[in-house]
Amino acid sequence: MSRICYGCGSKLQYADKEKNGYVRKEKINDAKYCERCFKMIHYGENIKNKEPKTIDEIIKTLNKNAKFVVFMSSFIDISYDIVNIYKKIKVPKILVISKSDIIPKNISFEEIKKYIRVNYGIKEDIVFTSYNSSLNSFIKKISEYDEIYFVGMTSSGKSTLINKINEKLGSKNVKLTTSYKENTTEDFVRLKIGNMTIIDSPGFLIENFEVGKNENIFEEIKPITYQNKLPCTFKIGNLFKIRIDGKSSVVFYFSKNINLERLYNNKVIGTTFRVGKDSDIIITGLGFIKTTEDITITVPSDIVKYINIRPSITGGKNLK
Ligand SMILES: Nc1nc2c(ncn2[C@@H]2O[C@H](COP(=O)(O)OP(=O)(O)OP(=O)(O)O)[C@@H](O)[C@H]2O)c(=O)[nH]1
Ligand SMILES: [Mg+2]
Repeated sequence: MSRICYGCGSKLQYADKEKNGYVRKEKINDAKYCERCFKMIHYGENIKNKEPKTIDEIIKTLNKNAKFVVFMSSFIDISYDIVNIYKKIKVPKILVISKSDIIPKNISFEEIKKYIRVNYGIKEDIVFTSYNSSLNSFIKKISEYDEIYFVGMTSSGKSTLINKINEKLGSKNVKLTTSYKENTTEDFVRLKIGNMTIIDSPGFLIENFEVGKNENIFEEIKPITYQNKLPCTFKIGNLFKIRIDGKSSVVFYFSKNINLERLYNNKVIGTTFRVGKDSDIIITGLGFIKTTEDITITVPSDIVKYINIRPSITGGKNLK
C-alpha cells in the first residue's frame, strides 16, 4: 500500500526526485515526511510545489466527498474571484476569515461580516480565527460534524489552524507542514483529531504575488495614509512602483516591513486603468490599497495579473 507524507499529503515515492512526495529508496517504508517537507520543517527551506492541484480538481473532490467544508481566506484576499470559488462548493460550508490578528483594530469583525454579506451575498456562517485566538467556539462549531474539509486560498493558514486544533485537543498527529510560500500542502491529508476527521487540502491558487519572508504579514497591519493631490509615484519597498493620478486619500495595507516612498516627477511605465471611489486595489498575496475618490493608476504590466478591485472593505458606503 502506498504511504503519504504527513506534512503535505503527497504520495511517497522514490522513482523521481523532481516529483512530489520524493524520499530516498531506503526511507520509503518508514519516512513520515517527503524530502521537501523534511527540509522545510527542519532547515526552514522553501521549496516550490511543482505540481499544484487545480481549483477545479479540488472543487470536484469536495462536491463528491465532503460533508462539511471550512473555507478560509484572510480579509486581505477576499474578493469576487475568491467568492466565486466559494460559491462553487455545493455542500454545507462556513466561511472563515483567517489571520484575524492582522486586521487593524479600528475595523470591527462585525463590520467585515456585514460587508461580506452585503457585497458578496454570502448567507452561511462567517467566523474569524487566528493562530493566537482561543478557538474554543470554532472547535465547538465544527465538532458538530464528524468529517470536515479545510479548504481555501493558498497561505490562508489552513495547515497552521489544523495544527493548533490538534495541539488543543491533545491529539498525537505528526505536524502538517506550513510556510508563507504558496502551495505548501500538495494533496489531501486526513487526520483523526478527537472525534473528528479533519482533512487538510492544497490551497486554491489564483495569481499570487510571491512574497519573501519580509513582505509577509505576520502581525496587525498599521495602515499608512497619504493625501494624493498631484499625480504621485509610490515606491513599494524594493518590489515595484505604482503611479496614482487623482485627488484622493490613498491608504496602504501592507506588511510593516515594506517601506513606502512617495516620489514626484517619476514616471511608471506599464498598464493604466481607472478605479472608482471607495475601492480596494488588492495585490493578491501582498496587501491592498484603499482609495476614497476616483483615480487612475499605472502599474508595471507584469503586476496586473495579481490585481483585483473590490468595494472598500474598511468603510464608506460599502458597510451600510
Ligand atoms: N498572522 C498570522 N499568520 C498566520 C496565521 N495562520 C497562519 N499564518 C501564517 O501564514 C502562512 C501560511 O500558513 P499555512 O498554514 O502554511 O497556510 P495554508 O493555507 O496551509 O497554505 P497552503 O498549504 O499553501 O494552501 C505561514 O507563514 C503561517 O505562519 C494566523 O492566524 N495569523
Ligand atoms: Mg497547507
